[in-house]
Amino acid sequence: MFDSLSDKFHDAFKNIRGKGKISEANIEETLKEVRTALLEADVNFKVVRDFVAKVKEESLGEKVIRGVNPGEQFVKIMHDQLAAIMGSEHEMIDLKRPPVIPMIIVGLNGSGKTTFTGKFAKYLKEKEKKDVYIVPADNFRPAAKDQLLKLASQVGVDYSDSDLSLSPREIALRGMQEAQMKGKEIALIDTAGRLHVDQELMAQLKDLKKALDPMKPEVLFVADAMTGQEAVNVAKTFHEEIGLTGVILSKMDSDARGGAALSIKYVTGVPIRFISTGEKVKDLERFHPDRLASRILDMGDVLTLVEKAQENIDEKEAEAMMKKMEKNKFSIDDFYKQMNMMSKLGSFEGILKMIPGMGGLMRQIGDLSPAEDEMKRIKVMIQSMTKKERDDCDLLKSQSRISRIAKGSGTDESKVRDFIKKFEQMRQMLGPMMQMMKGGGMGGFPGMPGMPGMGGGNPGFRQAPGMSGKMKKKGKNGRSPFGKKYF
Ligand SMILES: Nc1nc2c(ncn2[C@@H]2O[C@H](COP(=O)(O)OP(=O)(O)O)[C@@H](O)[C@H]2O)c(=O)[nH]1
Ligand SMILES: [Mg+2]
Repeated sequence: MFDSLSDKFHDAFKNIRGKGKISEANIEETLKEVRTALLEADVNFKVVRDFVAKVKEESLGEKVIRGVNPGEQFVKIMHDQLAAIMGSEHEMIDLKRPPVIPMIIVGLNGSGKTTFTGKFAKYLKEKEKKDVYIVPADNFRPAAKDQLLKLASQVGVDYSDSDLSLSPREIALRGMQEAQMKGKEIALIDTAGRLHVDQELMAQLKDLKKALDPMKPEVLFVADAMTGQEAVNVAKTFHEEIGLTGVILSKMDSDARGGAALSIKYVTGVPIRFISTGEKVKDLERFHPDRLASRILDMGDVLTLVEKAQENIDEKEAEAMMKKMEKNKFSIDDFYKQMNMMSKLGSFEGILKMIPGMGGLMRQIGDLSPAEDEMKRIKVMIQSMTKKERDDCDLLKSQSRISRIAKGSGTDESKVRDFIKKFEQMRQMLGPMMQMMKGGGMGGFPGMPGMPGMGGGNPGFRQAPGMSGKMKKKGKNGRSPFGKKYF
């Protein structure tokens, strides 16, 4: 997310890092670069102007000059101001009011409305335990209803079989009636878009919103983060015309530069509620301005990582594996399970970026997809092994087994041998390492499941996934998103 902006900030901070004192001169120099970086990221110029002024004011304040480490304090000021322009804290939609709550999803064509509707239905059902009803009200694009109903079935949410010959207003009103009769709590109404702001569309949406006004609808605008300031302008028009209650930033996984995320709340006053980070229905995160500010500044986002881990990793299983590692009983089958747990957290890149300081390192390493491909190849290899072989890798000394596995997984025998050798080496290392950890020698976490040896020593990482109960107690400040590096 926002790699180029992160890089430029990092370069800009070189002027200040390591300096004994922040002076007006080195602040000016740094802020000039910060300003350019923000403008190049397509951030609204008024936002840039106010942001830079605020950072300057804070940096030159007395507090900082007396500070121990000015460079790090400057990063902290940047962090807080970045978070502030994006809205400071996560603002959740009010879900506590009486049902049925209508939520109208609006935005331009292709911005991600329908995808978001599916994701949000899943989120509301699973995380908020709400009974959701989906109402397809896009009668502009013929395939839109099918697309949405497929998503509805995929996430297991009930839907209305809307009559698309009616007006969006009529469709929505009927949908709300059905939702009431069926005792639903929330109705998600997916509307049509256009390529650009269009008077006919605005009139239809206004009409729809007006009809639902007595039910106090949420109006959620889906903004394609890749379109930068254009998304901000469109949001502004939608807000002036129909009144928005929230913004969703979509396609945050793609190479969006940051302009939309950093300007939209400041320019429109409408809070960003969620970010969409992929094409799958699980790729939805609540929007936390402070966490995004941390990611932009390469401070990582350990809180989100921990949340993802808690959702996706079976703690009992992880603990059982740690015990096996200690006793040198870690099997290929355990390794396989670990790899699967890891992939539930996202791509290598996505995971590493959430760890403080890793963003910059990763940009030096470059492409991580070879590692990811290698992992996929290994998975296929393991899938070609029998349960017995997975549990006892001694069996894999047999030539006939190796050649069967190579054939089954479409790879060379040498690759299979190579994997078995590496697995055995890793297993031999794990036992002593776990013992050391228990003794507190390394003072940290041994690594994410499936990636032995990656962690160690990072304070922000102490409640990382897969950690055993014993270790958790040792961590002092596991919930600090920054670790000691910056503060
Ligand atoms: N990479 C990525 N693609 C997305 C995201 N959200 C939507 N898309 C894709 O964007 C395209 C348009 O999405 P759709 O929901 O149909 O947009 P709508 O016209 O506003 O309903 C589809 O190909 C989606 O798969 C996202 O968060 N990340
Ligand atoms: Mg759509």
